[in-house]
Amino acid sequence: MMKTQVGIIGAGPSGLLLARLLHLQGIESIIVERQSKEHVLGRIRAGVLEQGMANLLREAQVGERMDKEGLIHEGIHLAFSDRLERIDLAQHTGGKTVMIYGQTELTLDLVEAHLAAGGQIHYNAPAVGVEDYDTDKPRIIFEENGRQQEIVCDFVAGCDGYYGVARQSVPADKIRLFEKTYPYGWLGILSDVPPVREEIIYANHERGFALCSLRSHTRSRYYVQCEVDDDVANWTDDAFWDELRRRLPPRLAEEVTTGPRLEMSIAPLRSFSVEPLRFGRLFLAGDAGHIVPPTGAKGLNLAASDIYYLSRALIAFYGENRSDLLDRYSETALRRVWKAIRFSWWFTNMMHRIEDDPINYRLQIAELDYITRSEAARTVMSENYVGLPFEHFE
Ligand code: RFL
Ligand code: PHB
Repeated sequence: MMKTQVGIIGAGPSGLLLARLLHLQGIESIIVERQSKEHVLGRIRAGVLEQGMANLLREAQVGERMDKEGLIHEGIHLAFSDRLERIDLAQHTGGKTVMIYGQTELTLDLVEAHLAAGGQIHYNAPAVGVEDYDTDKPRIIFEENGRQQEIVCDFVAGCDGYYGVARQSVPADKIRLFEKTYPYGWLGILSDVPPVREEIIYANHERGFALCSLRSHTRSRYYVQCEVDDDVANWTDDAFWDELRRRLPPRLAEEVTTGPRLEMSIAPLRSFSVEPLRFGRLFLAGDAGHIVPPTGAKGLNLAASDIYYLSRALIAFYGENRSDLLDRYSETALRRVWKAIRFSWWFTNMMHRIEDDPINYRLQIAELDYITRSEAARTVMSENYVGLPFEHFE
C-alpha cells in the first residue's frame, strides 16, 4: 500500500502538468500510467498552444525549451473556393497569439522536469478502479508487475483520457454523458519537409477538409478528412500527398514539398462531455471529462484550463484550508469547456464535406466569405481561436 496527497491516473499532459504545479507548492502526488514511457512519449498529437496554456507551462517551470523552439503565430489562413484568406489573430484580440509546439515535446519536457524533481511516475501500471471516493480517503487500485496494488490518497485526479477508468468508476446514475460522433475522421501525416506556409491553413474543399500545419521550419503536419472506417493501410505516402494537393488552392498546392512519412494515423472526430467533473474526492480533467473534434485545436488547451482550475483549488485546500474552489471546480471548468465544444463543433461543421449535400457546401462557402469580409466575424473567430480567458478567483 502506498500513500500520497493527490493520486493521479494518467501521465498525459493533464496528469503531468497537475503533478508539476502541485509539486512546486509542496504538495506530493503519485502518477500511475497504463502505457510504457516510450509509448507515451512517442504519441503524435496536438501542436497549437493558447497563450493561457503557454503561461501555465512557464509557471510549471517547463517553458524554457518551448520559448526557445516554439513558433509564435499571429494569424491563421482559411482556404476555400481557390482563395486563401488570412485571419489576423493578434489584430483582433489586442495582440494575442498562439504557440506552435508539439504535445510530444511538451510531454517530454514535463516528464523530465517531474522526474528530475524526484516525482513518482509508475509506468506500465494501469489503474483498474477508484474506490471510496465518497470518503476522505479515496484509493486508486492499479496493477504493476502482475500484482494488484493500491494508493491511498486525499484526492484522486482522473487524468486518464477518453478510455480511462476514473470516469467508469462512477455509477451510471451519478454521471451524465453527452456525446456526438461525426461521420468522418482525420488522416494525418508527419514528415520532415518544410511547411507550405509558416502559418496554419484550414481548407474547405468539395473533396473534403484539409489542414496544413507544422511542428517547426523543417517538420510539417498535414491532415485530410477521410472516412470514419478508413485504414492507414489504404494510404501510400504518394496517395496522401496527391489528395492533400487536390484540396488546396492550385497555386498553394504547387508549393507543397512532399517527403516520406515519419508517422501516419487516423483520428476519429467526436464531441463529448460529462457532467459533473467532480464526484466527492474524485476529479476528472482533460480528455477523461471531455473531447472536442480537432478543428480549432482545443483538446490539449482544455486539458490545461481544467488543470489550471484544479491545481488552484487543491493549492487553496492545502494552503488555506479552503474547499470552496474544489466545490466550484466542475461548474467553473465546464463553463469554459462548453464554449470550446461549441467553437470546435461550429468550425468542424463549416469545414468538412458531407456526402451529397450541395446546400451545406454553399452555406459553408457563404459563411467563410462572410468571416473573411466582416470585421465582427473575424473578431469572433479570432478570440475563440486564441482561447477564451481563464477565470480568476479571489
Ligand atoms: P491523454 O493525453 O489521453 O492522457 C491520458 C493518459 O492516461 C493513460 N491511461 C491510463 N493510465 C493508467 N490507468 C488507466 N486505466 C489508464 N487509462 C488511460 C493513457 O495511456 C494516457 O497516457 O489525455 P490528457 O492528458 O487529458 O490530454 C489531452 C490531450 O492529449 C488531447 O486533448 C489532445 O491530444 C487531443 N488531440 C488533439 N488536440 C488538439 O488540440 N489538436 C490535435 O491535433 C489533436 N490530435 C488528439 C489528436 C487526440 C488523439 N487521441 C486521443 C487518440 C490526435 C489523437 C489521435
Ligand atoms: C496540428 O498541428 O496537429 C493541428 C493544428 C491545428 C489543429 C489541429 C491539429 O486544429
